[in-house]
Amino acid sequence: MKKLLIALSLLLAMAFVFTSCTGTPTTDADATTKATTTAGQATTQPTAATTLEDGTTEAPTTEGATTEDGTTAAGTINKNDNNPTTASTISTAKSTTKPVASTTKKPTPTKKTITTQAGVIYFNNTRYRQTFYDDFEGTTLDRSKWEICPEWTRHNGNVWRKDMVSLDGKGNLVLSCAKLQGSVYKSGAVRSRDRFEQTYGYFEARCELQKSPGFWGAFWLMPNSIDNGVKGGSDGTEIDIFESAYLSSERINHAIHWDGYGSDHKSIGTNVHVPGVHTGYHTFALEWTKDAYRFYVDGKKTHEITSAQADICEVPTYLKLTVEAGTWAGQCDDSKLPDGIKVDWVKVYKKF
Ligand SMILES: [Ca+2]
Ligand SMILES: [Ca+2]
Repeated sequence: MKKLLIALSLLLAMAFVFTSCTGTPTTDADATTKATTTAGQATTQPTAATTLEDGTTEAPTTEGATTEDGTTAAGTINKNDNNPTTASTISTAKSTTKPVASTTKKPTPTKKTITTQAGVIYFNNTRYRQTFYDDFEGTTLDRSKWEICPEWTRHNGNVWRKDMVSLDGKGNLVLSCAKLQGSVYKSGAVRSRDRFEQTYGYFEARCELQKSPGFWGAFWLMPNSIDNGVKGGSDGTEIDIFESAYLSSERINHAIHWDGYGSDHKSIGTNVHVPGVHTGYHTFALEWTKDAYRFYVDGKKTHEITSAQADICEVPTYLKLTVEAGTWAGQCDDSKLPDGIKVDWVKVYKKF
């Protein structure tokens, strides 16, 4: 009997141990911890989604996805070492508000990766990738993209002054113009020299023009040198995408200048009628290829200069946004000052 009782006690003890092992709650606790960690990584390290031209986002490009030209998507975006303002930077900044978990999406088809890649446009049957962008948000000019032009004496003794350059906090660069003293007027100017320079491409700026006579706004490209009488314009050309010097007749000037500004100076240009151009915002653009300069206002081609008319510039240029005062634009009217132009954004693209 004693042996039987001992055997029963052993059986009861073994049953208790078995029940304790199978009822442990630590498995659930571990699962909860792992799930929380995964979600935390997804929140703090979202995969960059591709921002489309219309501002919406697409599923993120698969790391190393191959495009039609054989390069990887990531490498294509980042290979422009000269420009810190790459499309990928813009895409990443915008995508943080709407992260898309890469692990829940199927890989994007190769063709779609190209057509929806951030900053890619098709223009005149050419594929362009964005290389420069500034929308002038905030209240401080981005000095990594722009330099305020030196305080030079300009046309008719008028001057550029640094206090004529500001951001209005509403998304615009403001280049002002005002009276300095006597018959001298001052105005603002910026340039991307030593920050962003490019040969060929599509250049675009959205601007609201000045409304007072005696001044003109301009979006133009400048090389680092324009040699006198050497190699025509191929070694350096000033390219005036627009100059708003015709307030009363609502005309816009497009022009190029080369071989210096002395006796060898040469120039081709024209002015075109653009009704309402001094009212509201308008987009001014240039497509610069090896064969031609093509000028556009609000998406409509307004002028073209071909290689048959002038040697096309073959060297890099930097961007300039300026307001000038001078008799070319008529007499200043002090009662309409201060005035100036607003620039909503600047975008530049390069063929690839
Ligand atoms: Ca803007
Ligand atoms: Ca030359």
